[in-house]
Formats: sequence, C-alpha cells, structure tokens
Amino acid sequence: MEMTKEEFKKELQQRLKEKYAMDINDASSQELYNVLGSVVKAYYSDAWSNTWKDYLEDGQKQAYYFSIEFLPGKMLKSNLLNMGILETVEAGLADLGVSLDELAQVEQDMALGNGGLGRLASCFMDSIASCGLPGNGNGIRYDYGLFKQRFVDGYQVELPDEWLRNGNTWEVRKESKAVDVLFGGNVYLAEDTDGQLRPVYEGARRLRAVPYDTAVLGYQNHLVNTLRLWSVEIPESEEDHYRSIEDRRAFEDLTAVLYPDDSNERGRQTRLWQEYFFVSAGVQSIIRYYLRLNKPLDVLNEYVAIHINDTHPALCIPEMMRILMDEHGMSWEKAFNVTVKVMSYTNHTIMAEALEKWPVALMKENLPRMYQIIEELDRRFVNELTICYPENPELIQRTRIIQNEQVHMAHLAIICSHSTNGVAKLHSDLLKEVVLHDFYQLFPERFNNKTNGIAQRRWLQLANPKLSKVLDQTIGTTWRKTPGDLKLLQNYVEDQTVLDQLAEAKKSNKQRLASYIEETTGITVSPEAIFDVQIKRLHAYKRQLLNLLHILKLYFDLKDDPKKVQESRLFIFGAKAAPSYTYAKSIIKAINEVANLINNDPDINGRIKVVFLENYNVHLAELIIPAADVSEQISLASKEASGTSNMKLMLNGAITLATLDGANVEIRDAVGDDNVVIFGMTEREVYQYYERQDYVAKDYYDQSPVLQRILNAFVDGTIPNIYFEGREIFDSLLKHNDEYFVLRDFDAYVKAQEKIDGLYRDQHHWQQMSLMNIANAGRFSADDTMMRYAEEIWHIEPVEQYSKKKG
Ligand code: GL9
Repeated sequence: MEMTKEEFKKELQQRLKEKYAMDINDASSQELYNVLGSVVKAYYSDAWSNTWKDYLEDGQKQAYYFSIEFLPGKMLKSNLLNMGILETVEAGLADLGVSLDELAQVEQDMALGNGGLGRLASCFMDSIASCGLPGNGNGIRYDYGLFKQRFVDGYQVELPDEWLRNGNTWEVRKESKAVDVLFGGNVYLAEDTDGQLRPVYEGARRLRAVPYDTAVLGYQNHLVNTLRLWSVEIPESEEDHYRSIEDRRAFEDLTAVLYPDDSNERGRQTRLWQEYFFVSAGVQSIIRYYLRLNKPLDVLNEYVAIHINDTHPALCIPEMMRILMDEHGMSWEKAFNVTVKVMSYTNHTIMAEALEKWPVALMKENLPRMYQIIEELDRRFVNELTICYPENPELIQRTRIIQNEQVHMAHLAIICSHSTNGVAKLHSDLLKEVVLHDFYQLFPERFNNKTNGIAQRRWLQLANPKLSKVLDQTIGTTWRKTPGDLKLLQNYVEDQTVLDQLAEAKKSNKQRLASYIEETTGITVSPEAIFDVQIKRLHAYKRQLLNLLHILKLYFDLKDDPKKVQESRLFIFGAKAAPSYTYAKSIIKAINEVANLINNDPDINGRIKVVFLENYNVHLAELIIPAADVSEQISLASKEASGTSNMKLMLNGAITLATLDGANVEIRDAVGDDNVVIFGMTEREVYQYYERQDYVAKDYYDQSPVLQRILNAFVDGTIPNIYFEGREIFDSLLKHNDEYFVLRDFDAYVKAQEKIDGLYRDQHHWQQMSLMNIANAGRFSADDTMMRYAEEIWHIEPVEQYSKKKG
C-alpha cells in the first residue's frame, strides 16, 4: 500500500467535491472527517477482500473471537498508522491547513464495552491482524455504547452514548450475509421423512441478524481481518406477528444498549437474548462460510477455532451442537467431539458474584432448543462421572452444568471445550487451586495461563509520540514492530542525555494533560507535581477508597504541619460506576467532595490537588497514561484477575505502586523489586483470613488515631455534603467489617506512598526507574499473547509463514 502526499491531497479534494460539492475551506470538520474516512477505506478495500479470498482459497484455519464487548476507541489514526501512511496524511492535511489531531477529535469513541475485558478484545483484534494471523471478531453492534458520565454536584449522572448519530465511517452493512435467529415458542422432536428425529418449532419469534463488518488492519503487513458486529431487524415476513408498537419495540431494542455493569449482568431476559443472538448469528455464518470449502463437518476443527471470551458467548457450544445435529444430521457423539475441539474459553474473573448463571425456567422459555441440548450435555456429563467417580457424588454435584435450577455457564464452557485459560499467572493458579479446582482435577490438561497484553501501537506509538521519538533516536525503530526490542533501552540507564530526553517527553505530556484539566474542570495544576493516577472502573475491590483515605491523611498532615517536607501531588481519578452500584457511586461523590475541600483550602496552597476526570474512556486514557508518574494498582490481592492499565502505564514510564495482584506480580518480575513499589497483603494472607475468619476491621480503627480522624471525617461534617454517602462508606468499613481489607492494608499503603515521595525527590534515580519500566514493558505485548493463543489454543499460523510453507 503506497501513496504519496500529493496523491493523497488530490484524492481527498476530489472526493470532497464528489460528495459535498465543496472546497476544503468550506468543509466542516465532520464533513472532512467523513471524506478522509472514505479515502482511507478505499485505500484498504483491496487488501480486505484479498484477505478473505486468500483465506478461502487456501482453506486457512481461522480463529473467531466471540465477545459481547469490544472497545476499540477511535480508529482513524490507528488505521493510518497500520497502513503506514500516518505521517503522509498528517503532512498532506497540514499543507491544506488542516490539523489531523483536530480532525481525529470528530470521531466518536466506539465504546461497545465496559472496561478491561472489552478493551482487551480490541487489543487482541489489533494484534491478531498485526501478527499476520487469520482471526476475526464476532460481537454486537449496540446502538448505544457505554453511558457518558457527567458529574452534577459531585454525583455521577449517566447520559446515553449516541455514538452513531453522525454515522460510522468504518462499518459496512452486509445485507446479503444476514441470518435468522429463533427465540421462544415450543420445540419438540418429531420424525422427519427420512426417519430422523428433527426439532419442530411452534410459535417461535424469528429475528434477523444483520452483520456490520469493520476492517481490522494489520500493522504494515497488507492483512485485513474482520470485526463482525450484529444488529437486530424484524424480517418483513414476520411483521404480522407484532400486535402493537410496544411489542415490536421490545424486539427491535434487542441490540439497542450495552449492559453497563462492569462485571456481570445477571438474570435479565434481554441480556440472555443478546447472548444467544450474536452467538447464533456468528456460528451460523461461520458454518455457512465453511461449507463453501466443501469439507466434511466432522473435520471442522481443522479449519475453525471459536474462542469464548468470558462466559457470555458460552451458548456457542449448544448452538454449534444444534446446527451440526439438527441442520446437518450429525450424531450427538460426533457433534460433541467436534464441538469440544473447536471451542476454547477464557475466564476473566474469580469474583463469585460475576460467575454467570441463568435460571432454568428463563432459559427454557426463551431458548427452548438450547435448553434441551444443555440438559442433555448435563445428563451425559453426570452419567460419565458416575461411572468414573462412583465414590464421589459431591464432586458431580459441584461440577455439573445444571444445579439448583440454574445453568452454570462457566461449567458449560469448561466441560465442552478443550482449553480454559486465566489471564495472568496468579489468576490461572488460583483457578486451578481454588476457584475451578474440581474441574482442574477432572481435566488437568485443559487448564493453561495466557497473561494479558496490550497493543503497544495504540498505547505507545499513537498515545505517546513524544516518547516514541526519543525511543527512535535512542534505540532505532525496530521496537515499533517488535516491542521486545524496547529492552535495548536498558543500555542507556546511565546515559544522562537519554534520561533528560525521557524526562522532557514526560513533562510535555504532563503539560498536555494539565491543559486538558484546566479546560474541562477549571482546576489549575502544576506539571511539576507528581501525577498519581488511578484509572479503572469504580469497584470496591479495586480500592479507590484506600487511595482516598491516604489523600485525607496527607491533607491532615499538611494542615497540622504546613512546613512538612513533601513533594506536591496531583491525584488523578478516572472511573465509571455501574448505574445500579450505589456504593461505588458514593465513593465517586466522596472523592469529588474531598477534591473540592482540598483544592480550595488556602492552607494547602496547591501542594495536594485532586482531580476526578469525567467520562473516563479509551480516548481519555490515551491522554492520561503518557502523563502519569505513578500507577495505582492497589486492588485486594487475589481479586484483580490481571489488569491491563498497569501494563499501559508501565510502558509509558510510570512507576507501579501495587499489591501483588493479577499481572502486577509479573510486572514486578519484569522490572525487579527496585523499580516498583509493592505493599500490602499477599493473596495467601487474604485466604488465611478467609479460613480463620478472624479479621476485625474495627480493631484497626480503635488502635489508630490517624484512622479515627480520617474515617470520622466522613461522618462528622469535615468532608462537606456527604451526609448519606459518608455514612455508607463509614459503615462499610466498621459495621460491615471492611470486605476488601482497606484498613488492614492502610499502614502499608501509607509507607509505600512515603517511599514514592522519597524516590521522586531523587529525580535522577526516578528517571532511571522510569526507563527500566519502559525497557521491560515489551513482554506485555498483546502480539506475544496472541501468538501464544495461536500456537497453544487455536492451532493457527501466521499467514506469511503459511505461504512460505506452501511455497
Ligand atoms: C476483567 C478483569 O477484572 C481484569 O482484571 C482483566 O484485566 C480483564 C481482561 O482480562 O477482565 N474481567 C472483567 O469482567 N472485567 C475486567 O476488566 N470487567 C470489565 O471489563 C469492566
């Protein structure tokens, strides 16, 4: 893919004329953005159709990543970068008096995900294509993405995310690839003309699933994979079935909104419909495509791998069984055998409340055929175990799919797939030893670890051009394709010039963020302060509250002793709370009120500032992460499966302040104890408390005047305007015994923060630590993670390698 600057300019102006009959000076940013989008799309369209054709002709095995969430963010610059024309286009636009950065702002964030899980899926899409792997995404095209967050009087208010209002340049509606999906009604088995038992559907609703395809461009390798998102429509033939507008709406709304819960949405009928809708449409379209290869269905696993991203798409399993048996007459045994080989599953959380279960009655009523198949899967599993473990009926009860009138989706996913992985070493170990121990005993060979990774193209090359430039000048440009080469930076740890350049880049990113903060909040912050960042969903286990308690401690210390030696600090928060999660919303309110209190206290005089940025999303992350000095990863050990912002922050030179949780453990291993600040209980200690049941939060309060003052501030009016919220937080710690051990870890956290303060004072040393973090972040490249999935789970190969083998 080649294009000169002049060719680009000509093409852009030409298309602007065709589409709007306009000159560049008359076009609005939106119009220009639309036209630029069409230039870009035209530019990759050949590669896109060639990729499909090549896969088909070569009978290439492909992976399909099924995820109910994808969180790609903005795509313009990322597409330009991957096509290798970012600089050409930037320069061409500049010639025409247009700033690419400003134009890029016009694009709406594609926010079809809640947080880490959805963002991971998008990093994986980028990496799959960039590694030359044949793999595609399958999900839902929500009309409304994750809500927009506003603060009103310090409270979170949710507004709809109308991301499609101005259209979506990148998607292509594929009417001809639509499929039908059936819901509800009755299903019974009856003998067909050929004597076979086939299901007969009575009174089912038929909905049409229409795919919208988005190109996923590999990094400068001419490969273009597909992210296929499904949208619901009512087929014309079915219109008579709808008695009223409301009745119709209920079905049309199936793909209207993403459920905004950060871990799991339980028990809601529409959510179950969403899950089946995109799963059924996706599996049907895979099979339809496969049949074009003219291969028998019992070797499907040699051509297709389906990945179940968390349990939300676990219905892939019974749906695959249904298609193979009901539509293609395969026997149960054969269908099951193939299905297990095709499917693999990733677990993303050990939080018990997030393990998805569906009431049998709901499943039966809404997805009768799915339920029949699940019931049979359960029955056969129980039979087999009864033969193998006759002496252990408890094991069978604990592991079966249907228990207490509920369908356990994780059990379904593990029993009927060939691979179950966790997302960081610690997490995978906990799955084997504790959470899924029974299954590990039954199927030890299925369990494996795949530590998460991040796409360094977005999180370094695009988000941090300043640092990227320093890297290019210092270690050359190979790191752009091979993130492992960042390691070369380690050779410069004693090089003052390089350290200064890194510091300069950081400072400039801090200035950029400071301007944004000033513009959006009116708060003036100094780029000299330590930028201390906690950005992630608001959840009790992530312990934003611990951060807040420490801020209050610093505040009281400075009030008592204005001469106290201490670096000035800017505490930055970004976090959305699930709309129904009142406790998380109370924490948001409390942080906002503490921010008001401290930022406006003349005694403090700006030495501590607290900023809670509204509407944290991918785009804002790209602004915050390059500017961070300190990365807060302070979840209670054992609760954060992996975390991925920890990797992004490290890559951008922030020092990690962390508990030994999730991937923090591997970050410590990568940088060494001297380049990270670790504190708090280990996961073992946490489990010991669970076993002994002897944690008494109130003891910590009773014994610590410091904690008394801080906690009392929530209920005695010291923090204004939080009458209810303050009480709720206070009670959560003392009356309800502090579920996430905030008070237990408080002292250790304070000491760790003091250590950070001391380290920062020695700027030379701090820069060296920062450099070591950048240099060792390569191992968290999603490219490597995807290569491991490809080799060890999906058994697919990069296309280049494949062509070489062919040749
Ligand atoms: C999560 C885990 O909580 C994170 O620790 C992990 O990094 C990601 C990706 O594996 O998955 N599981 C989960 O349900 N969420 C995660 O972030 N929640 C959201 O996506 C909001």
